[in-house]
Amino acid sequence: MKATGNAKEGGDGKVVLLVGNPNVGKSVIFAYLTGRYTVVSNYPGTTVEIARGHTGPGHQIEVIDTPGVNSLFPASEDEKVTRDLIYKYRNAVIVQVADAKNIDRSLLLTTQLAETGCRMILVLNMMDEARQRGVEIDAARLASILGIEVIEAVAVEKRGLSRIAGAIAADSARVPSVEVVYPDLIEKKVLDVAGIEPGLERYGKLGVLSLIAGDRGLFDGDDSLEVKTIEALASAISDEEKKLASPFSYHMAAARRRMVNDITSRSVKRKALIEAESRPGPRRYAAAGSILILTAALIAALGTRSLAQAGLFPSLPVLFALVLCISIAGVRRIDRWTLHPVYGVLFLAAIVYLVYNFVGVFAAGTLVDFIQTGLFDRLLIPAVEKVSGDGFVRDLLAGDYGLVSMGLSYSISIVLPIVVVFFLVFGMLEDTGYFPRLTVLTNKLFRMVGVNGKATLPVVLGFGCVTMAILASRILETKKERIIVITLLSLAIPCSAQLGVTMSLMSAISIPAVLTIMLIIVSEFLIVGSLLGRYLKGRTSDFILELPPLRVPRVSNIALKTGARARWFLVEAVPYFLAATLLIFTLDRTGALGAVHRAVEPVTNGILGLPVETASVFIVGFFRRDYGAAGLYRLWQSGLLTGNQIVVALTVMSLFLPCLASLIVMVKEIGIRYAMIIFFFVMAMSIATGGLLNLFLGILGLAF
Ligand SMILES: Nc1nc2c(ncn2[C@@H]2O[C@H](COP(=O)(O)OP(=O)(O)OP(=O)(O)O)[C@@H](O)[C@H]2O)c(=O)[nH]1
Ligand SMILES: [Mg+2]
Repeated sequence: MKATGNAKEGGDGKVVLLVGNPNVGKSVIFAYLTGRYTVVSNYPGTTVEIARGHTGPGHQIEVIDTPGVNSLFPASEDEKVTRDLIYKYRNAVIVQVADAKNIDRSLLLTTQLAETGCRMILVLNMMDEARQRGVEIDAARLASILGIEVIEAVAVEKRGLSRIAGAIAADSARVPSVEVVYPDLIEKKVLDVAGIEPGLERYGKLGVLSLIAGDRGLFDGDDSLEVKTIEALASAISDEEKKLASPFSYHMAAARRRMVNDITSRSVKRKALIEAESRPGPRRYAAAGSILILTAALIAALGTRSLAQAGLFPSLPVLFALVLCISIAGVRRIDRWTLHPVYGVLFLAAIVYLVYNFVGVFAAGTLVDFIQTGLFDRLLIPAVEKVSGDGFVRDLLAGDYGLVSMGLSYSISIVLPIVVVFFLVFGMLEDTGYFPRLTVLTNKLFRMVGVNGKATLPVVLGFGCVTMAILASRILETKKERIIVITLLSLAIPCSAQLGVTMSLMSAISIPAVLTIMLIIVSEFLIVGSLLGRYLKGRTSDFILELPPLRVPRVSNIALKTGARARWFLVEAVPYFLAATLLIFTLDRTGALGAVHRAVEPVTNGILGLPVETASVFIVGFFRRDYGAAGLYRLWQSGLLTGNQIVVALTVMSLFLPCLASLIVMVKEIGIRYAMIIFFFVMAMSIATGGLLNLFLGILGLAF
């Protein structure tokens, strides 16, 4: 079988690939070089899709930002993307970005990159943190050992970045002269294999080593290689390996590690950590003092009552208190608390409380009210009604299912303020590096559902946007883990938009009602997860996730990130709202809405016990769950739902499929078969759960 070439040259122009371990600052450097922002966050696996931009005189050089990799023998989907890119752009210059404080880990990757035979430059980024930790690197020495240019940088402060741009423009990249020496048994094997299949030559030594290490994925789709020869070679190698005490890959890794130790022993000095760092000094007291004064001034100026009315009391003082604690105790100590089984949970509770208050109470209450009544109900809709006359146009724009009165109003006045505040809070949390710490806390819980703690990351990201989280699940190593996480994301994780609207509805119902909904969703998450974990075929992997340091978030990055995400919402999500409104409007005009209502009524009314108006809400909820939730919000505002009905409707809507976009991404990521199974499963589960809940509430005579 022969397919398209893989090791071919991709394009004619000059290409620069930013490659490196996860979370080392590649995307910050990409933004500097190209002027294009891609999401930067403090956790490994932020970039899972490649981003492209241009740099250099006349913007002639293409720069590609790649997902972080720990090895060129890929363990997960995103690592494979990067490895394949390196081979696709065979003549590209590789700019390896290294985390200077973890120089060993970066050099392991350097030795592999060297084996591809590519020309490269090494950037020692995060020199600030390396210095703080007593890691001193002799860059000139390192450069002469590796045989390539080595540039020191602090990307977030733009230090050293012009040198990187200069090196790219001057084309000063070289093929490294450093070479790992493997035990004879492997070196001999390399010669043998290369002799049998000369086509492997273009993959460099790494290609042959991959084959010996049992990784054939690299050659998939290369039509210039004889598949039969490769298969025969692979099976001969694996036969031979069985006779050895430890596999070839073990010997390779050991040799690589020896090499790196040798390099660092000649170029890196490690001083003892400066302990004074974690003790509060005058600067920290000054910071804490100013926070105290600021809080007091704010409360004095606005008064607790007006703060409470705006939904910011006591959350704002709690936030200040938290920042105060952090600034006095120091980030390092807080770091230990976040991982502690008791303090860690308390810390998490404080964070959840704050997020709930800012998003569910402040944004969904105060801001929504302000925009909805102030802008839409008082100004925009009356104005549209005035100019559009009495007929069709008025109905289309400002009627019951009008593009302005429903489509724009839901998306801009209800969902937008909520998502923007959520993105702001979420972006801040992302930049602190708190999320990877959560994975340690939740590892046990996730083990129960058959995946390791690493899966916390996509699940937590799902609270931001399920569609993005499905992409982020690429950091998981096995297909089984991805399917489990994607199913759980589709079923039980509400996205920011929906969560916010749901939270505001929750504040309208009683605490037992909120707890009932949460209990149902969490139980389904655990039950479905454990069943999949137990019965789904496939392998799960071990929990290894690099914990980045906790950092104070940068205002500029949060502003950029929130802006980019808000733009994304306006461009990607609002059209869905408008399209869904137009569909409902057309159905209504043609009289088909009645028929659709009658068709869904057995479900909404019969099974779920909801009023007939909810039928439209569930139809739009099919496009986007948050749109459905916004519809429920409106129905509740008009007093059409009882407490029990809100609980049932919210439960169903929370378990509903996230949105059409997530379904499309799901098909792309795991194939149509699995996506369809998940789709029907999630829909059935949500309706069945709502039906049972309605039934039990009725039988038990409970009213919320
Ligand atoms: N202190 C310090 N922080 C940095 C530096 N460079 C980047 N960062 C921070 O490191 C984190 C990761 O940066 P990214 O650019 O997202 O890293 P990446 O290599 O693209 O990460 P992945 O896409 O996950 O592989 C962010 O929180 C940055 O603000 C630096 O030189 N010093
Ligand atoms: Mg990145």
